[in-house]
Amino acid sequence: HKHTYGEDDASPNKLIIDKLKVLLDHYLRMKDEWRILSYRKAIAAIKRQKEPITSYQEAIEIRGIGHRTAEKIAEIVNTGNLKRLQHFSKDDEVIKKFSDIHGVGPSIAMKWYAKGYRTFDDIIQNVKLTRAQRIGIECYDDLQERIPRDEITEISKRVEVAACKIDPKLLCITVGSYIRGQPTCGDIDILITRNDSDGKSSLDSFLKLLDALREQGLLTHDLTQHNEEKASSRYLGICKLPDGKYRRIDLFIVPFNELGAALLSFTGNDIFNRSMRLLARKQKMKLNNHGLYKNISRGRGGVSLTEGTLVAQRTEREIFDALGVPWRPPNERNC
Ligand code: DCP
Ligand code: MG
Ligand code: MN
Repeated sequence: HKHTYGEDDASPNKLIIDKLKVLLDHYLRMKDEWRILSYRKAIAAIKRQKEPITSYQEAIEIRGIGHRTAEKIAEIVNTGNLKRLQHFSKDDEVIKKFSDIHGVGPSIAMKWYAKGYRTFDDIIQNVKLTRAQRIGIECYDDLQERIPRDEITEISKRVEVAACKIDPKLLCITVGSYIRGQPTCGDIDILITRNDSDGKSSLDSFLKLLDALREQGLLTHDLTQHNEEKASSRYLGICKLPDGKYRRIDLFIVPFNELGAALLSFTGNDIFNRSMRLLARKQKMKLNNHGLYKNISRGRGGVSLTEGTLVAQRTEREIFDALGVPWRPPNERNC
Protein backbone atom coordinates (compact mmCIF):
# COMPACT_ATOMS: atom_id res chain seq x y z
CA HIS A 1 0.00 0.00 0.00
CA LYS A 2 1.17 3.49 -0.57
CA HIS A 3 1.12 6.44 1.74
CA THR A 4 0.37 9.82 0.28
CA TYR A 5 2.17 11.95 2.81
CA GLY A 6 2.32 15.30 1.10
CA GLU A 7 -1.35 15.86 0.59
CA ASP A 8 -2.35 14.72 4.13
CA ASP A 9 -0.17 17.38 5.70
CA ALA A 10 -2.51 19.95 4.27
CA SER A 11 -5.65 18.25 5.59
CA PRO A 12 -7.41 19.91 8.54
CA ASN A 13 -8.00 16.34 9.78
CA LYS A 14 -4.37 15.23 9.74
CA LEU A 15 -4.46 13.85 13.30
CA ILE A 16 -7.47 11.64 12.53
CA ILE A 17 -5.91 10.42 9.30
CA ASP A 18 -2.60 9.60 11.03
CA LYS A 19 -4.28 7.58 13.78
CA LEU A 20 -6.52 5.70 11.37
CA LYS A 21 -3.46 4.90 9.24
CA VAL A 22 -1.83 3.23 12.22
CA LEU A 23 -4.95 1.11 12.52
CA LEU A 24 -4.86 0.37 8.80
CA ASP A 25 -1.19 -0.70 9.03
CA HIS A 26 -2.09 -3.02 11.86
CA TYR A 27 -4.90 -4.67 9.91
CA LEU A 28 -2.65 -4.94 6.84
CA ARG A 29 -0.23 -6.94 8.97
CA MET A 30 -3.10 -9.05 10.29
CA LYS A 31 -4.37 -9.53 6.72
CA ASP A 32 -7.85 -8.56 7.92
CA GLU A 33 -9.25 -7.90 4.43
CA TRP A 34 -12.58 -6.58 5.58
CA ARG A 35 -11.20 -4.00 7.99
CA ILE A 36 -8.46 -3.03 5.52
CA LEU A 37 -11.13 -2.15 3.00
CA SER A 38 -13.24 -0.30 5.53
CA TYR A 39 -10.35 1.82 6.87
CA ARG A 40 -9.08 2.59 3.39
CA LYS A 41 -12.52 3.86 2.47
CA ALA A 42 -12.78 5.90 5.64
CA ILE A 43 -9.32 7.47 5.23
CA ALA A 44 -10.06 8.38 1.62
CA ALA A 45 -13.36 9.97 2.66
CA ILE A 46 -11.71 12.02 5.42
CA LYS A 47 -8.99 13.20 3.05
CA ARG A 48 -11.68 14.73 0.86
CA GLN A 49 -13.04 16.88 3.73
CA LYS A 50 -12.04 20.52 3.52
CA GLU A 51 -13.22 21.36 7.06
CA PRO A 52 -12.08 19.87 10.36
CA ILE A 53 -14.35 17.13 11.73
CA THR A 54 -15.20 18.00 15.34
CA SER A 55 -17.82 15.47 16.50
CA TYR A 56 -19.38 12.03 16.11
CA GLN A 57 -22.34 13.64 14.36
CA GLU A 58 -20.17 15.34 11.73
CA ALA A 59 -18.23 12.13 11.15
CA ILE A 60 -21.22 9.83 10.71
CA GLU A 61 -22.68 12.14 8.07
CA ILE A 62 -19.71 11.56 5.79
CA ARG A 63 -20.25 8.83 3.17
CA GLY A 64 -17.89 5.90 3.73
CA ILE A 65 -17.75 6.35 7.50
CA GLY A 66 -19.70 3.96 9.68
CA HIS A 67 -20.72 3.96 13.31
CA ARG A 68 -17.52 2.45 14.71
CA THR A 69 -15.18 4.65 12.75
CA ALA A 70 -17.21 7.71 13.72
CA GLU A 71 -16.80 6.73 17.38
CA LYS A 72 -13.08 6.47 16.92
CA ILE A 73 -12.95 9.85 15.22
CA ALA A 74 -14.88 11.36 18.13
CA GLU A 75 -12.38 9.87 20.58
CA ILE A 76 -9.48 11.28 18.57
CA VAL A 77 -10.92 14.80 18.34
CA ASN A 78 -11.98 14.80 22.01
CA THR A 79 -8.91 13.25 23.63
CA GLY A 80 -6.27 13.62 20.94
CA ASN A 81 -5.70 9.91 21.22
CA LEU A 82 -7.03 6.44 20.43
CA LYS A 83 -6.80 3.93 23.26
CA ARG A 84 -6.99 0.92 20.90
CA LEU A 85 -3.67 1.87 19.36
CA GLN A 86 -1.67 1.15 22.50
CA HIS A 87 -3.17 -2.33 22.64
CA PHE A 88 -2.50 -2.94 18.94
CA SER A 89 1.10 -1.84 19.06
CA LYS A 90 1.70 -4.50 21.71
CA ASP A 91 0.27 -7.17 19.37
CA ASP A 92 2.48 -5.92 16.56
CA GLU A 93 5.51 -6.12 18.82
CA VAL A 94 4.86 -9.82 19.44
CA ILE A 95 4.50 -10.55 15.73
CA LYS A 96 7.64 -8.57 14.96
CA LYS A 97 9.54 -10.43 17.68
CA PHE A 98 8.44 -13.80 16.30
CA SER A 99 9.26 -12.92 12.70
CA ASP A 100 12.74 -11.81 13.74
CA ILE A 101 13.58 -15.40 14.69
CA HIS A 102 15.93 -16.95 12.11
CA GLY A 103 13.82 -19.25 9.92
CA VAL A 104 10.51 -17.55 10.76
CA GLY A 105 8.78 -15.19 8.35
CA PRO A 106 5.80 -12.87 8.84
CA SER A 107 3.26 -15.51 7.85
CA ILE A 108 4.47 -18.08 10.39
CA ALA A 109 4.68 -15.36 13.03
CA MET A 110 1.10 -14.36 12.30
CA LYS A 111 -0.06 -17.97 12.47
CA TRP A 112 1.52 -18.40 15.90
CA TYR A 113 0.02 -15.14 17.05
CA ALA A 114 -3.43 -16.19 15.85
CA LYS A 115 -3.11 -19.41 17.88
CA GLY A 116 -2.68 -17.28 20.97
CA TYR A 117 1.07 -17.68 21.49
CA ARG A 118 2.69 -14.57 22.91
CA THR A 119 6.11 -15.62 24.26
CA PHE A 120 9.04 -17.78 23.16
CA ASP A 121 8.01 -20.22 25.90
CA ASP A 122 4.54 -20.53 24.34
CA ILE A 123 6.17 -21.41 21.03
CA ILE A 124 8.74 -23.81 22.44
CA GLN A 125 6.03 -25.69 24.31
CA ASN A 126 3.39 -25.81 21.58
CA VAL A 127 5.04 -25.74 18.17
CA LYS A 128 7.16 -28.36 16.42
CA LEU A 129 10.07 -26.10 15.54
CA THR A 130 12.58 -26.71 12.78
CA ARG A 131 16.21 -27.08 13.76
CA ALA A 132 17.04 -23.64 12.41
CA GLN A 133 14.16 -22.05 14.31
CA ARG A 134 15.29 -23.68 17.58
CA ILE A 135 18.79 -22.30 17.07
CA GLY A 136 17.26 -18.96 16.09
CA ILE A 137 15.50 -18.77 19.45
CA GLU A 138 18.52 -20.03 21.37
CA CYS A 139 20.77 -17.30 19.93
CA TYR A 140 17.97 -14.74 19.50
CA ASP A 141 19.37 -11.72 21.35
CA ASP A 142 22.85 -11.93 19.80
CA LEU A 143 21.46 -12.45 16.31
CA GLN A 144 19.40 -9.25 16.47
CA GLU A 145 22.59 -7.20 16.71
CA ARG A 146 24.62 -5.99 13.78
CA ILE A 147 28.25 -7.08 13.54
CA PRO A 148 31.04 -4.49 13.73
CA ARG A 149 33.52 -4.60 10.81
CA ASP A 150 36.53 -5.32 13.03
CA GLU A 151 34.96 -8.48 14.33
CA ILE A 152 34.30 -9.68 10.78
CA THR A 153 37.92 -8.96 9.89
CA GLU A 154 39.01 -11.14 12.83
CA ILE A 155 36.61 -14.00 12.02
CA SER A 156 37.62 -13.89 8.34
CA LYS A 157 41.27 -14.11 9.32
CA ARG A 158 40.62 -17.24 11.36
CA VAL A 159 38.70 -18.87 8.51
CA GLU A 160 41.51 -18.03 6.12
CA VAL A 161 44.22 -19.45 8.40
CA ALA A 162 42.27 -22.68 8.89
CA ALA A 163 41.62 -22.96 5.15
CA CYS A 164 45.26 -22.44 4.26
CA LYS A 165 46.34 -25.19 6.68
CA ILE A 166 43.99 -27.67 5.04
CA ASP A 167 44.75 -26.70 1.49
CA PRO A 168 47.09 -23.85 0.55
CA LYS A 169 45.25 -23.45 -2.73
CA LEU A 170 42.02 -22.40 -1.01
CA LEU A 171 41.22 -18.71 -1.39
CA CYS A 172 38.81 -16.91 0.98
CA ILE A 173 37.16 -13.60 0.16
CA THR A 174 34.76 -11.90 2.56
CA VAL A 175 31.94 -10.48 0.47
CA GLY A 176 28.45 -9.07 1.19
CA SER A 177 28.03 -5.80 3.05
CA TYR A 178 31.59 -6.15 4.43
CA ILE A 179 33.29 -5.86 1.05
CA ARG A 180 30.96 -2.94 0.28
CA GLY A 181 32.58 -1.14 3.20
CA GLN A 182 29.61 -1.00 5.56
CA PRO A 183 30.57 -0.14 9.17
CA THR A 184 28.34 -2.93 10.53
CA CYS A 185 26.90 -5.99 8.83
CA GLY A 186 23.91 -8.27 9.30
CA ASP A 187 25.95 -11.43 8.81
CA ILE A 188 29.32 -12.64 7.56
CA ASP A 189 29.52 -13.82 3.96
CA ILE A 190 32.67 -15.62 2.85
CA LEU A 191 33.30 -16.88 -0.63
CA ILE A 192 35.73 -19.80 -0.86
CA THR A 193 37.35 -21.01 -4.05
CA ARG A 194 40.27 -23.18 -5.02
CA ASN A 195 42.77 -22.54 -7.77
CA ASP A 196 42.10 -26.03 -8.98
CA SER A 197 44.38 -26.56 -11.93
CA ASP A 198 45.32 -29.92 -10.39
CA GLY A 199 41.67 -31.01 -10.61
CA LYS A 200 41.31 -32.04 -6.96
CA SER A 201 37.77 -31.63 -5.64
CA SER A 202 37.39 -28.47 -3.63
CA LEU A 203 34.25 -29.80 -1.95
CA ASP A 204 36.45 -32.27 -0.11
CA SER A 205 38.59 -29.45 1.26
CA PHE A 206 35.44 -27.52 2.12
CA LEU A 207 34.13 -30.33 4.34
CA LYS A 208 37.52 -30.55 6.08
CA LEU A 209 37.47 -26.81 6.63
CA LEU A 210 34.03 -26.97 8.24
CA ASP A 211 35.28 -29.71 10.57
CA ALA A 212 38.36 -27.70 11.51
CA LEU A 213 36.27 -24.60 12.24
CA ARG A 214 33.87 -26.62 14.41
CA GLU A 215 36.80 -28.16 16.23
CA GLN A 216 38.32 -24.81 17.14
CA GLY A 217 34.90 -23.63 18.30
CA LEU A 218 34.47 -20.89 15.74
CA LEU A 219 31.45 -22.61 14.16
CA THR A 220 28.94 -23.28 16.92
CA HIS A 221 25.73 -24.25 15.11
CA ASP A 222 24.98 -25.57 11.62
CA LEU A 223 21.83 -24.27 9.99
CA THR A 224 22.41 -26.49 6.94
CA GLN A 225 23.45 -30.14 7.03
CA HIS A 226 26.69 -31.18 5.36
CA ASN A 227 28.19 -34.63 5.05
CA GLU A 228 29.83 -36.85 2.45
CA GLU A 229 26.53 -37.82 0.80
CA LYS A 230 24.91 -34.44 0.93
CA ALA A 231 27.55 -31.79 0.47
CA SER A 232 26.18 -28.50 -0.77
CA SER A 233 28.27 -25.58 -1.93
CA ARG A 234 26.47 -23.29 0.51
CA TYR A 235 26.95 -23.50 4.26
CA LEU A 236 24.76 -21.47 6.61
CA GLY A 237 25.60 -21.42 10.28
CA ILE A 238 26.42 -19.57 13.46
CA CYS A 239 29.91 -18.64 14.60
CA LYS A 240 31.40 -17.02 17.67
CA LEU A 241 34.76 -15.64 18.77
CA PRO A 242 35.93 -16.86 22.21
CA ASP A 243 34.50 -13.87 24.09
CA GLY A 244 32.15 -12.74 21.37
CA LYS A 245 28.50 -12.98 20.47
CA TYR A 246 26.76 -15.50 18.25
CA ARG A 247 26.93 -14.30 14.63
CA ARG A 248 25.32 -15.57 11.41
CA ILE A 249 27.87 -16.80 8.87
CA ASP A 250 27.41 -17.89 5.25
CA LEU A 251 30.16 -19.76 3.42
CA PHE A 252 29.92 -20.23 -0.34
CA ILE A 253 32.19 -22.54 -2.26
CA VAL A 254 32.52 -21.63 -5.92
CA PRO A 255 34.47 -23.06 -8.88
CA PHE A 256 37.57 -20.98 -9.66
CA ASN A 257 36.51 -20.32 -13.25
CA GLU A 258 33.21 -18.83 -11.99
CA LEU A 259 34.88 -16.56 -9.45
CA GLY A 260 33.96 -13.29 -11.18
CA ALA A 261 30.28 -14.14 -11.48
CA ALA A 262 30.19 -15.36 -7.88
CA LEU A 263 31.96 -12.25 -6.60
CA LEU A 264 29.56 -10.01 -8.48
CA SER A 265 26.58 -11.88 -7.11
CA PHE A 266 27.62 -12.24 -3.47
CA THR A 267 28.99 -8.71 -3.20
CA GLY A 268 25.54 -7.30 -3.89
CA ASN A 269 23.75 -5.45 -2.74
CA ASP A 270 20.57 -7.16 -3.81
CA ILE A 271 19.25 -4.02 -5.52
CA PHE A 272 22.48 -3.61 -7.49
CA ASN A 273 22.25 -7.29 -8.47
CA ARG A 274 18.71 -6.86 -9.65
CA SER A 275 19.64 -3.93 -11.87
CA MET A 276 22.62 -5.81 -13.37
CA ARG A 277 20.42 -8.83 -14.09
CA LEU A 278 17.77 -6.64 -15.65
CA LEU A 279 20.44 -5.03 -17.82
CA ALA A 280 21.54 -8.48 -19.01
CA ARG A 281 17.96 -9.41 -19.74
CA LYS A 282 17.39 -6.30 -21.83
CA GLN A 283 20.31 -7.43 -24.01
CA LYS A 284 18.77 -10.89 -24.35
CA MET A 285 21.38 -12.30 -21.97
CA LYS A 286 21.15 -13.92 -18.56
CA LEU A 287 23.27 -13.19 -15.49
CA ASN A 288 23.41 -15.42 -12.44
CA ASN A 289 26.03 -16.37 -9.83
CA HIS A 290 27.65 -18.78 -12.34
CA GLY A 291 28.09 -16.47 -15.30
CA LEU A 292 26.73 -14.28 -18.05
CA TYR A 293 25.05 -16.16 -20.92
CA LYS A 294 23.73 -15.13 -24.34
CA ASN A 295 21.34 -16.66 -26.89
CA ILE A 296 18.80 -17.28 -24.21
CA SER A 297 15.37 -18.13 -25.50
CA ARG A 298 12.71 -17.30 -23.00
CA GLY A 299 9.32 -18.89 -22.73
CA ARG A 300 6.19 -17.56 -21.11
CA GLY A 301 6.77 -15.56 -17.98
CA GLY A 302 10.39 -14.94 -18.93
CA VAL A 303 11.63 -18.37 -17.87
CA SER A 304 14.76 -19.24 -19.84
CA LEU A 305 14.36 -22.40 -21.85
CA THR A 306 18.02 -22.91 -22.79
CA GLU A 307 21.21 -22.48 -20.84
CA GLY A 308 22.56 -20.27 -23.60
CA THR A 309 26.16 -19.64 -24.56
CA LEU A 310 28.64 -18.56 -21.93
CA VAL A 311 29.84 -14.98 -22.41
CA ALA A 312 31.84 -14.29 -19.24
CA GLN A 313 32.32 -15.63 -15.73
CA ARG A 314 36.02 -15.58 -14.74
CA THR A 315 36.31 -11.95 -13.64
CA GLU A 316 33.89 -9.19 -12.69
CA ARG A 317 35.44 -6.89 -15.27
CA GLU A 318 34.74 -9.30 -18.14
CA ILE A 319 31.08 -9.36 -17.10
CA PHE A 320 30.82 -5.57 -16.77
CA ASP A 321 32.55 -5.18 -20.15
CA ALA A 322 30.22 -7.65 -21.86
CA LEU A 323 27.24 -5.75 -20.48
CA GLY A 324 28.74 -2.42 -21.56
CA VAL A 325 28.82 -1.03 -18.01
CA PRO A 326 31.89 0.65 -16.50
CA TRP A 327 33.25 -1.36 -13.57
CA ARG A 328 32.28 -0.06 -10.13
CA PRO A 329 34.13 -0.85 -6.91
CA PRO A 330 32.06 -2.67 -4.25
CA ASN A 331 31.72 0.44 -2.07
CA GLU A 332 29.83 2.05 -4.94
CA ARG A 333 27.31 -0.76 -5.03
CA ASN A 334 25.37 0.26 -1.91
CA CYS A 335 22.22 1.14 -3.81
N1 DCP B 1 21.80 -11.65 -2.52
C1 DCP B 1 20.92 -11.37 -3.56
N2 DCP B 1 19.59 -11.62 -3.42
C2 DCP B 1 19.10 -12.10 -2.27
C3 DCP B 1 19.97 -12.38 -1.20
C4 DCP B 1 21.32 -12.14 -1.36
O1 DCP B 1 21.33 -10.94 -4.62
N3 DCP B 1 17.79 -12.33 -2.15
C5 DCP B 1 23.24 -11.35 -2.69
C6 DCP B 1 23.44 -9.88 -2.56
C7 DCP B 1 23.87 -9.70 -1.17
C8 DCP B 1 24.70 -10.95 -0.94
O2 DCP B 1 24.02 -11.96 -1.67
O3 DCP B 1 24.63 -8.52 -1.02
C9 DCP B 1 24.81 -11.31 0.50
O4 DCP B 1 23.52 -11.48 1.06
P1 DCP B 1 23.18 -10.94 2.51
O5 DCP B 1 21.76 -11.32 2.74
O6 DCP B 1 24.17 -11.42 3.48
O7 DCP B 1 23.19 -9.35 2.35
P2 DCP B 1 24.33 -8.28 2.62
O8 DCP B 1 25.60 -8.93 3.02
O9 DCP B 1 24.37 -7.42 1.43
O10 DCP B 1 23.76 -7.40 3.81
P3 DCP B 1 23.76 -7.77 5.38
O11 DCP B 1 24.66 -6.82 6.04
O12 DCP B 1 22.35 -7.59 5.80
O13 DCP B 1 24.19 -9.20 5.52
MG1 MG C 1 25.63 -10.33 4.52
MN1 MN D 1 24.49 -13.60 4.02
